[in-house]
Amino acid sequence: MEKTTTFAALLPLETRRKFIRLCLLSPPPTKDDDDENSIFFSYGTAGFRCNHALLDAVAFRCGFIAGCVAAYEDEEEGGGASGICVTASHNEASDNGLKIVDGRGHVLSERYESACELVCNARTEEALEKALDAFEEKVFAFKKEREKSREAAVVYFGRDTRESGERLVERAKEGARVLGEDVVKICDRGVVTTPMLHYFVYAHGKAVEAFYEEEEEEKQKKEGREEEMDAIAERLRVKVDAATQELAYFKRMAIGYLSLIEEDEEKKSHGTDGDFRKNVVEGLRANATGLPPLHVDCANGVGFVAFEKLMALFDVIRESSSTNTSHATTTTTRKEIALVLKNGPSDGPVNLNCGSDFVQKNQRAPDTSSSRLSFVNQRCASVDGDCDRLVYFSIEEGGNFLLCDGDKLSILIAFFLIEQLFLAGLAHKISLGIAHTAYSNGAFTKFCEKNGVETVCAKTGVKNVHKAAEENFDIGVYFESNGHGTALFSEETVELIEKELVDELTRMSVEQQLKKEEEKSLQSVILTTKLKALLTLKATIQTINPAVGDAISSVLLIEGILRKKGNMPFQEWHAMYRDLPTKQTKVKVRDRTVIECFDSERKCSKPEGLQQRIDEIIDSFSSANDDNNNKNMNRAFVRPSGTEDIVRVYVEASDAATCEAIAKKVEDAVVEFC
Ligand code: NG1
Ligand code: ZN
Repeated sequence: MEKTTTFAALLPLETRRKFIRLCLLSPPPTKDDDDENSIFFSYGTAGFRCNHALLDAVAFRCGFIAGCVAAYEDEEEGGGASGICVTASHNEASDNGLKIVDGRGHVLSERYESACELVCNARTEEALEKALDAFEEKVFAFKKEREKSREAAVVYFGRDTRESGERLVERAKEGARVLGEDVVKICDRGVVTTPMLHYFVYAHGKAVEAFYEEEEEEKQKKEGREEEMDAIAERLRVKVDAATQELAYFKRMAIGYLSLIEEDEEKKSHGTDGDFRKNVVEGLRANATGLPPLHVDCANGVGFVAFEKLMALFDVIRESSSTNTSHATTTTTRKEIALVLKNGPSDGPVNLNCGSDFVQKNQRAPDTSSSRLSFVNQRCASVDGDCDRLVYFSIEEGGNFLLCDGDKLSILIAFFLIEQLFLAGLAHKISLGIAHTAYSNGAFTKFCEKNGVETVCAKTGVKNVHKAAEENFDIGVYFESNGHGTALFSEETVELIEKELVDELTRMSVEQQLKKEEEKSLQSVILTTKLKALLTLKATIQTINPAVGDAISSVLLIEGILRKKGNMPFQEWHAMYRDLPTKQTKVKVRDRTVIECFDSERKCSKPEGLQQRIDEIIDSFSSANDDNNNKNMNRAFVRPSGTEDIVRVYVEASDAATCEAIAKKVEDAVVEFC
C-alpha cells in the first residue's frame, strides 16, 4: 500500500499539543523520585504489566494510543474500534497491566510495540514529540485519508476484578478523551474477562461490515440528505450496540455448544428415530452414562462472574424451550452442562494459591481454604485471573494428580476436528496442524509425530503462537502449555464449510423429492454422515471465540467434544500419552534482559557461555547406561519472562528426580551468568 499522508497530518496539532501537555503534567514514576533513575516500561509478552501503583501514566498514554488506533488506523489494518483490557492475568493481585486490542479483536499488532514503548516512557516534551513521530513513521504509514463521513470510532474498556482496575480504566479513558468525543467514543464494559473484551471489539467491526454489506447504505449515506444520514447512523449504532453486549457474546457460544451436542439430545428423545439413532450412533460410544459435573476453579477472579452469567443463560434457554416444546420433561430436567463454580472474587486475592497458572506450574490442585478438599475425586478445570487460560485436572483416589494442560487440549481438539474433516470429505482440501511453544512436553510432540499431526514451534506468547497457527494451517489449533489458546479457522475454510453444507442440504432435498412417500419419514431423520460432520464443524466454529483464546469458550468446546466422544472419561483423555516429568522455576536476577534467545527460545545466545553450560549439565545427566532415546529425552532452556521480572527455567527429563537435579544446576548457572 502506498503512503499518502502522515500521522502528524491526521492527528490535529491541537490534539497533539494537548496530549503532550497532559503527559508532562503527570509523567511516569521514577525510582526514589530521582529523574535520572526512571523506570523503563517495556511492552512485554502481553502489553505493559507491573505493580499497579506505577501504571497511571502508562494507562493514560495507552488510552490515547488505543484512541488513535480506533480513529486513524485503516479499518482493514485494524482501525474503527479498539479496546483496552486492564488486567495482569495470572500475576499476583497487586500487579496490573494494559493490553491493547486492535479493531479486529486481536492483540495489537507487533509493529506498534516499539512506538508504544516510546510513548509510554517519554518524560520530556522533546521525547514525546519524537515518540509521536514514531507513530507517524511506523504505525500510520499505511493510512490514507480519514473519511469525513465515518462515525466516531469506539474504544471499548474492560477490566478484571483487581482493586486497582477501576482507577486505571479511568486514567485510560482520560487518555482516549484527549482525541475529542466527536473523534472517539468511549464504551466501558466494566468487569469482564479479557476474551469478552476482545469479542466486543471483534463484533463491533463485524457489525459495521455486515451493516454496510447487507444494506448497501454506505452509498446512500454519501449521497443522502442530512436527516437520512442521521437515521442511518442511528440504525447502525443500534446494531453495533446489540452486537457488542455481553448477551450477544454468551448467546453465540451457548447456541454453538447446544448445536454441537444436539445429536446426543435427539438420540435421547423417544420414538423410532431415537431407536434408529441408538443402533447407528450408540454403537460407537464407549460410555453413555453422562459426564460427572465439572468443578471449575475460577482463580478468585472474573471467570467466576462470567461463568455464572453463562449458566443463567442456559437456564433461560432451558425454560423457554420447555414452554415451547412438547418434550417439556426431557428438556427441563436434564442439564446440558453441569458446572460447579469454585474460587470466586470474594474467596480471596486473585490467583493466590489457585488458578490455572498455580495448577499447571505446581502440578497440584488449588490450595485455597474454601476449596482445598473439594477437588478430590472430581473432574476439574482451572482458569486464570482474566479467564483466557484453561487446564483440566483430576486427583485420583490415592492422591495422584493428573493434568490435561494446553498440549492435551490441542490434541483433543485437533483429533476431533480431523475426524470431522474426514467424515465431511474435506480432509484433502483443508490442512490442519498444531502450533505450540518450547514449553510443550516432549511426549506431546512425539505423539503428534507418531499420529501424523503436523506441529510448529513458536516463541512464547499468544501473539506468536497465534501467528504460527494462522500462517501454517487452514485450521490451526494452538495452545501454550499453560492453557492459552484456541482453534483458528481461516476465512476461506469457514466459507468452504458453509458452502459444502448448503450443497449437501440441496442435494438431500432433491433426493428427498424423488423418494417414495413411505421412505420419506425415515429419510428425513437420517442425516448423512457428511451432513452431520458439516453441522458439527459449523457448531464448533460458533462455539469458539473468533477473536482470541477464551477459557469459557474452550470449556464449552471441550465439554462438547467429550460428550460427542461418548462421554469420554477424563482418565481416558489424560492417558492418550504420558507426559515426561517437567520442572518450571523462576530465578530472580539483577537484569533478566541480558539473556537473548533463539530457536523459538529453546536456546540462548547471550550471556556468552550460558548455553554451553546448560548443554554440559544436560550431558552430565545422561549416563553410559542410557539408551539413545533416554539421552535425547532430557532438555532444559531458560528465557527472560515478558510478564514478570524473573528468568524462567524449564526442565524436562525421563524421571522427576533428574528433573529436580537438572533444574537446580541450571538455576545456579543463571545466577552465575546473569
Ligand atoms: P512470560 O512471563 O513471558 O513467560 C507468560 C506465559 C506465556 C503467556 C504470557 C502472557 C509461561 C511460561 N509463560 O509469559 O505463555 O501466557 O505470560 O500471559 O507460562
Ligand atoms: Zn490470562
